[in-house]
Amino acid sequence: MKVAITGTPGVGKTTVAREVGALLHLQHIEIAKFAREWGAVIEEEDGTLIVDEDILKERIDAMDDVVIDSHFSEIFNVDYVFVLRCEPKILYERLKERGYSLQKVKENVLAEILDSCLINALQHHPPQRVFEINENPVEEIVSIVKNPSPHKSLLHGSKTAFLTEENLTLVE
Ligand code: DAT
Repeated sequence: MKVAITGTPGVGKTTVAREVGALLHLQHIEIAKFAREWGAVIEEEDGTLIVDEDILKERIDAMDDVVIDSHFSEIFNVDYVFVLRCEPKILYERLKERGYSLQKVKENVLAEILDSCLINALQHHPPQRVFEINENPVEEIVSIVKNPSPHKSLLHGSKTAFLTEENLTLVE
């Protein structure tokens, strides 16, 4: 089985993917580390990696039983995509604490407000395989994998509404 855990930087992908991997016996692939190990980094700027997607895709296609932890999910053939969501206010604080520049904090918070990762996932994967995860991410993901129900998937739309005036003040 192949699972992708995606979302804006700071939403909790690595924290959650580690636990999900341990519980479901899936190898955790942190995509930035994996890209470095396989010489798939083309360029690095301000902590952001430009990666060779063909190398990553080829390597990961040849593997099984993995949980892929990546802010982009579109190139991977997976059984499920879980898009982690985070309140923009909380994300703003997390990214500031991480030492991101104000510009980079705002860019990422805006991406979360505008559902960028979710839209990206839906453009490349069937909606019944894409799940939006807001709370209790580890429990929710494990439960969906054990009992996949299209009712919880993006086939029935997103339940997140981060595009509010209040949230937009964060990125002014
Ligand atoms: P990502 O891999 O998406 O960049 P991360 O796993 O590194 O995110 O988490 C970013 C920070 O947020 C890190 O300090 C741990 C914290 N964090 C992650 N998930 C959390 C949660 N559900 N509740 C509180 N803090 C969380």
